[in-house]
Amino acid sequence: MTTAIPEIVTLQGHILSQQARYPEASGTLTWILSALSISAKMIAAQVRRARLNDVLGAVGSDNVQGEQQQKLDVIANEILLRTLGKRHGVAVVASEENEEPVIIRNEREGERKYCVLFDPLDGSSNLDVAGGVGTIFSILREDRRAATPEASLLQPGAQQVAAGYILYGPSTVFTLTIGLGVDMFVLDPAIGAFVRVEEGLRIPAASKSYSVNEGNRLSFPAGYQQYLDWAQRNGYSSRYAGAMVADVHRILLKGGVFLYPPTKKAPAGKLRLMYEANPMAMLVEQAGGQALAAPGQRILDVAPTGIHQRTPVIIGSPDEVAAVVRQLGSSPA
Ligand code: AHM
Ligand code: MG
Repeated sequence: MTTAIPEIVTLQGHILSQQARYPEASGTLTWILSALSISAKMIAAQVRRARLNDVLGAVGSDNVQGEQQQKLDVIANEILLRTLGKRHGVAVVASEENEEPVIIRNEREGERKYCVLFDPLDGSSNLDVAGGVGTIFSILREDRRAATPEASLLQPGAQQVAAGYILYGPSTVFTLTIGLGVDMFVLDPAIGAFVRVEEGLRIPAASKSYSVNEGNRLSFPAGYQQYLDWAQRNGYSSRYAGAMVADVHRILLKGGVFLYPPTKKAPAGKLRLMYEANPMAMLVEQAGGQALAAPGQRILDVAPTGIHQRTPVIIGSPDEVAAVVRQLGSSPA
């Protein structure tokens, strides 16, 4: 009797085999994804030592050795800027942490260039309590016709060539799409490599679970309040990690819906279109889910007007997004 030996595929091997499907590909995107994988390992190592290094809370505190430390989101941002800044093919880098995009000039003749946008450490307040945090990234082709680097970034999410997140939780999980479905990798600390654990991941079509900051309920538009009433009457569970990466990760695997509605304090919602909503929308759609800014408004079709703009988010299993839309549609206002 022969036993089938399971294949071990690393993130690097996976990307190279996907690249091989496009003989005309120059390998530039592969290099960028490899820079993101290195950054993820570096940030994961820092996250694990955050309390020991005293990099929680405000910038300017001393660590246990009496050394000046930077906040971990600043450190994560610098790691990404440093690794991506050295890669050929990266034209512009934009981070939730920087007011202006960073222009990179590593030009090679005739090379196709990309813009990389990221939220270096999403949900960073979870760090103080050893909760899940993550990095979210989005990759666009440089728009050569654009007048300025910022203008080159202002493309709708439907133009993304790749998107993903890294969840720093009990394990470090790298979830990636290059538009050919969604694949998931877990960092094996023993060998220092991300190993594929899910190929062609599909989100469950339905699951009676919603994820929203219910503390804001009274300041949501009436339709969202009506949805929560309906969900509670129908036996739904509430799950909210307070970090979008952790919440969307759970929903990709187990189903449900994640909401960040408009509130009185944040009338356009809190989450950023280009660093959070677009990459998560691409992943969820690639897994068979839906991602809306409002009923009838797909997040990926929103034409951005500024790199830091915000958007409401309704994202998750197709049946659960439809249930939210039904309640929004039947609400008086
Ligand atoms: P951040 O990018 O400043 O960390 O904020 C984004 C985070 C998301 O991860 C999370 O879903 C949301 O903010 C939580 O906000 P709230 O505390 O209002 O529920
Ligand atoms: Mg964020």
